[in-house]
Amino acid sequence: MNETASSTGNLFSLQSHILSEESRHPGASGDFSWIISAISLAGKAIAHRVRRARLENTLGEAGATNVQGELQQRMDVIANEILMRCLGSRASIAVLASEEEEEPTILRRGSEGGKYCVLFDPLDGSSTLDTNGAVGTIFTILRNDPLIESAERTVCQPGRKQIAAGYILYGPSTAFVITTGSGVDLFELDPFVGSFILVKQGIRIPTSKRVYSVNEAYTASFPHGYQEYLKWAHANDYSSRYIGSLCADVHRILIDGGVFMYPPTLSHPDGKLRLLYEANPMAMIVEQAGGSSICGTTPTLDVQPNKLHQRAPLILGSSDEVKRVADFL
Ligand code: P6P
Repeated sequence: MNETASSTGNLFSLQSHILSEESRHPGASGDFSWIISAISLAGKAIAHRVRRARLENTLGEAGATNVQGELQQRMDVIANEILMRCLGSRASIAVLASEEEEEPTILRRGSEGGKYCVLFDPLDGSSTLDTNGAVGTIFTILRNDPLIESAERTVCQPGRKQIAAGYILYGPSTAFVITTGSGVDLFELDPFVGSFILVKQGIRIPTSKRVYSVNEAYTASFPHGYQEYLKWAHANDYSSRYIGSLCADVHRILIDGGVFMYPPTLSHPDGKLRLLYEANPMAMIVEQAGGSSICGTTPTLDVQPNKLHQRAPLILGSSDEVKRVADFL
């Protein structure tokens, strides 16, 4: 049941919520809490820059392409720098990896206290910023394996091994959604207090909802099963919602239900979304909220990554709706 925290009258900030969670784990060093605190700080700073981007003339292209061969937006670079600066100072981080950087950044070895790896997409959907669209920061936290020399191999862990995942959605409000493996909690930034305030604990996705979310412009190049599913949905009173910004589309599904998919297409035969820092964090959140997530017919969290920036086809959302799509594949 979606318990609304404010109904209890208590006021919890993200910081106090993390500390209370930490106190439930005797012997916790607090290192993990510091990382979430750094992401929270970065989220507030990015939110401020996103909302002023038009005024500060920081919209538009940065004039370079990122490792994905996509045109980098100036705000991508700004958000990436903010996250690097906030996380770089945290002593427990071994590796940072970003969609905007070809190689992972090694901060410190296991023997120097590097316990965690943090991966992120600093500003997903940034191309919609020019038209005031919602964008988001997606993050995931993995344990560092000090025995593995290669940073890329260290972060190539199946999604089931994530110890935390979340996103910050910069929309009409700034929402911070996080799971540490025991449910999904929603915080909203109160700009006057300067804190993310807990508003919903234990979010549960409705098990079914007649809404699908896909870019139907590519239908002709979808595998046959997806095409058959869409024909079925059209004939069964489904409606379509697609924002084209992953955090916004997933957030709608987290709150209202439905199914999101980014199938293989001619231009992206493995799908467009990246497995490690887009599909996996979203899949953990959705599964923790009672939904499901698959890549083709394999649970997303069981896919074994081989490359930092590898892509994966993604279907996630209400458990009944994901199963309906899977039955057509
Ligand atoms: P398309 C944004 O560029 C993004 O990476 C995701 O946020 C979004 O889900 C997807 O691409 C949209 O892709 O091909 O529909 O424009």
